[in-house]
Amino acid sequence: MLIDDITIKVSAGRGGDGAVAFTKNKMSLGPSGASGGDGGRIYLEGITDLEALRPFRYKKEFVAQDGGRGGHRLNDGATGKDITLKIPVGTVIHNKTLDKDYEITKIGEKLLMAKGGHGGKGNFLFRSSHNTSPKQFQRGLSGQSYTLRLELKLIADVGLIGLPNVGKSSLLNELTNAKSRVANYPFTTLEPNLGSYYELILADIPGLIEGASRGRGLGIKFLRHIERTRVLFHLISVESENPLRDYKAIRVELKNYSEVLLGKKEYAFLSKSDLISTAELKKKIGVLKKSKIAALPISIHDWESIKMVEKILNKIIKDKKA
Ligand SMILES: Nc1nc2c(ncn2[C@@H]2O[C@H](COP(=O)(O)OP(=O)(O)O)[C@@H](O)[C@H]2O)c(=O)[nH]1
Ligand SMILES: [Mg+2]
Repeated sequence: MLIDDITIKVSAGRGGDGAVAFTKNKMSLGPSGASGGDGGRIYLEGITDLEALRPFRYKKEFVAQDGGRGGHRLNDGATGKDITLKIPVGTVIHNKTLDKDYEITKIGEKLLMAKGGHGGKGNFLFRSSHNTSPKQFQRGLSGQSYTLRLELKLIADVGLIGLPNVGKSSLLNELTNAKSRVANYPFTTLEPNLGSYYELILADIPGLIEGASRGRGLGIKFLRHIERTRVLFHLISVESENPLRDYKAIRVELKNYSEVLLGKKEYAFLSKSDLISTAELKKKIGVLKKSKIAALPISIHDWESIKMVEKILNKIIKDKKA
């Protein structure tokens, strides 16, 4: 099961205490206690792995390292080591302590969630003309500590949809760095998968079948995720006896779930085009065309067709920037 809602506690490190020390060197007598180091910080960073929230089921508390104590001879304490927690892009972060929400929407985006406490000053910094041998120092301050609820609301630029077994996962793997599971039977993929194509995020949305919008199968859980995609790639397999029927079955599910999904920009593809003859392929394209569906033939075994899909993706990148 996809973990998409989990609460954790993060605490940044404490600052190190300042030191009180004096040099014994006759040439330079005086205070030399150094300052403590700052406490380590807690960051959150966006990655494409949708399963990234899973480890938080087992470990829910994260404490960054404290800053080191100030040393003698002006050796400041070491800065505490930071912790960076990786979470899937599209995760909304609810800071329950502050009642504030944040969101990570880009791969590699890093948010500072909890600041480490400042290190305290050592006695060297308290010296003055009135007090040449101060014994004062400061203690390090506590780091910030928060309770965070992490809620995954998948966002992808492109959602790959279609009936089971049409080649969604294969296409995702072909176009991106994803390693979505592929096999020749329906429901191999039970969770959405993400991959990145340059700055675009592509999502493989599994489980769409007739009745998905009414809760049949797992599809309804994923329809929610399609809501936040920009463009849909709708795959129809050439293996189908009736591609038009397949196409419409999915459109009905989108519509039943929300009209918003129907209104999204959609590209239709006749997938696995290598499996039938050119004549048969033309016939199937023709049938779809009659219903005003301009389906483009693709195959993961046809390099030219993959190039064509990449061209479409490049255009989506351009539009996104505009
Ligand atoms: N011949 C051929 N087989 C394909 C192509 N794309 C996918 N397949 C095969 O079709 C089956 C289902 O593919 P998969 O990507 O798991 O489909 P999904 O259920 O839509 O994700 C697998 O056996 C794939 O190897 C293609 O372009 N040509
Ligand atoms: Mg799949």
